[in-house]
Amino acid sequence: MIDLEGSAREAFGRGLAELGDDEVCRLLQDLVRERARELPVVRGKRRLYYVSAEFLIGKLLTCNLINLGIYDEVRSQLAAAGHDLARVEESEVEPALGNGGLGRLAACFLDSIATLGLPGDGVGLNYHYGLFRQRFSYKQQTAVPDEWLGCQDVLNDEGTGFTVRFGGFSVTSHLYSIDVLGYGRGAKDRLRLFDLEGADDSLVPADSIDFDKTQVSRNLTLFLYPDDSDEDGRLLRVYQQYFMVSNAAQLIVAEALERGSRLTDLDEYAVVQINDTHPTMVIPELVRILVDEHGVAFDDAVAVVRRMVAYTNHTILAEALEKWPLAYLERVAPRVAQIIVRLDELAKERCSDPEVAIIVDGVVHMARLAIHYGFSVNGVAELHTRILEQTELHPFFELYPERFSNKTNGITFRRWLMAANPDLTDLIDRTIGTGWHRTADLSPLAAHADDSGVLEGLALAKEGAKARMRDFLWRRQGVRVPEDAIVDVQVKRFHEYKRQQMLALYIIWKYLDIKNGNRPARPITIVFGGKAAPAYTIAQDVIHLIVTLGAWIANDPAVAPYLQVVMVENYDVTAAEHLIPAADVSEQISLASKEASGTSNMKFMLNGAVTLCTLDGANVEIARLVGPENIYTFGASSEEVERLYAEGSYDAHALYLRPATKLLVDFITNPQFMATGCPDRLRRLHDDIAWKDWFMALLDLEEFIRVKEVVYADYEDRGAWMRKSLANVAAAGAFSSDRTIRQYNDDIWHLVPDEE
Ligand code: 6GP
Repeated sequence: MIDLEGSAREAFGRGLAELGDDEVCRLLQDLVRERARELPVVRGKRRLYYVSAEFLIGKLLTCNLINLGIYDEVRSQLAAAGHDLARVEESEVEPALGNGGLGRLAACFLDSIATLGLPGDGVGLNYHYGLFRQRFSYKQQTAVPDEWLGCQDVLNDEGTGFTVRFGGFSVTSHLYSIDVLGYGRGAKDRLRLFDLEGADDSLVPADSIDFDKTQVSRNLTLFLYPDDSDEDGRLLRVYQQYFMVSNAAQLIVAEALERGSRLTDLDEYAVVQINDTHPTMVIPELVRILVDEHGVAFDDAVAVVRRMVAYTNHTILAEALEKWPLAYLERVAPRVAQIIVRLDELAKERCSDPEVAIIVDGVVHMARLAIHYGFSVNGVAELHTRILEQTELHPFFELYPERFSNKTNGITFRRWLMAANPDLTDLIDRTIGTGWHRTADLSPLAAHADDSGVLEGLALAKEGAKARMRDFLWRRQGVRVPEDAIVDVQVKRFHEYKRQQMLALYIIWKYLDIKNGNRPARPITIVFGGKAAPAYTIAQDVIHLIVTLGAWIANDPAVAPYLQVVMVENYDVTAAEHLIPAADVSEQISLASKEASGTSNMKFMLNGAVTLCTLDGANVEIARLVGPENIYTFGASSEEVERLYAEGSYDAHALYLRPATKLLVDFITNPQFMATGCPDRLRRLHDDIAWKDWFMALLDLEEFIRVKEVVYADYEDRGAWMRKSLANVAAAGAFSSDRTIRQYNDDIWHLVPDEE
């Protein structure tokens, strides 16, 4: 039984009602930590190590209460003492351990792995300052350190660490962990985070992420993805990756030995899932440890490692497929470089096709290393996997067809519905019962398509979520959103292929249309959120355009009542939890073939937003599941796009010269508008779109504008819209990460669930 009143008196000498929100937060964190500490670790001879550069875990309190099964009880005890759990959670600081889709996916996966009772831990690094905290100044993104450590202690000290030897020097690691509680399970898994002993925070200035990248033995775990636009930065990334995988490999071997492995059977004790290519060096590092430290024969070591490593690909963008000069690896980890050279020779003996060579002209292709020396390669949505098999990784697919499979991404419903959207959760519970909490089966909702009570309940839940979003935006950045606005959201990293610039061009169109006297039926609020890599100039320019447009429109009294553009500062998991439940329209408008899957698309759908999308990534599967009447699709197909690239026949400038398009693009350099922003940025972006438009925003723009107008008009038929919304929620069960993890386990990991 929980006695918060008693705990409050014991800890603070005051009653629960007299505590501040931050004190209640600490009280609950202690309660959760104590309960978690008592839980045993999930048992299993064969264990999964999910190695990832990122784990974007978000705040933990609410989800942990849900998973411990004490959420309702805590919420009502707090309410009785005048506290609101959502407010209490505001004092919790979000760990800065990830940045985008791949990192959030890893966090959803950990939740599902624990929920299914599988013996598996996440393994990564404990970044002191995360990627960066985004601030806007002069309508531009600036990056400052994301100080999250020290705000509270979510980390358990595991009291151990390893020595990691680099070329010429060595460092020591220290292992921390965060307990991962499965939903309603009596055992836990862990997120295990290695930190650098002696990491020196004083290298980091207060207001910038510019630090001395050469001080490797002091800076290794300060930042996620340090700027790699110069050589010191690229070398630092390699040092970081090797630090991560050397620790992971040492941990894996030590734990397997403890459980009785003879090492030639290591694959019976461990399976390693590598999340994109960042952890690829775990392969040669495991080989090194087995050969050099345990006397296993080289061929035997390679054979056993090959049976235990599986690789997930998260992108087909060439610039994201990592390649490192062999010279870097030789400097960072000479023995590992030597092993890679040998592995490359062996691979070349098997197949001489240069397209599958690991080392080409002195450059190491990390994905190729992972495919040759792993037993599994998977894409993250059906279309993405097909593109890998047929195009991007085709020569590998020919060599090893049996290694390839698709695992469409998923999201944890505990966080993205039960914690983030209590009103919708209550409605679903009242309508179809609570079985879905375990099964994620929401399909019985479909039978209520004509039930006006349910449709009204759905509309009310959306109103509730919008009220929470308005409150959040007001408190976080002083923005007021009109109560009756349609909320249209695009949140994700800023990248040209995701085409935030295309939505910005639509906004210009709408602005001009309103200026021409065509008032929308209700206010439209378009919300953006996301960070751009500090070295990615055009993406920064797009952010600048959006912030400048937002201010321009807000200052125009003829348009401001009907159109609002909000750029959320420092988009993070907490912001997502407030925006996604409130959205009416989900913008998934990447250039077809470029978005591997997307996962916000699934979160929006689960929360009853209707998707406006290209047929890319998992959108294709969403469209199939909900049917054409419950989704809006537009744009060139992935085949058309691939053909245009192959032929080199895309002519951005010809499209730009169409008068209707030129009007919109040229607005960016309209002198009055430009004077409110940074002319250099706006001019560069304008010219980029008008002459290059590498991700073909102009190709789909006209159709995008047409379809957006249909979406807004359809929204006014409230009954029909709520039916679409319900159909989306009802079909979302397919995107539970529990389903995804079951597939990984059935096809790749073969772990035995720990029966309670
Ligand atoms: C992302 C993909 O862009 C996104 O489509 C996918 O849903 C997500 O991974 C999870 O699979 N990729 C990354 O975040 C990344 O950094 C190297 O790729």
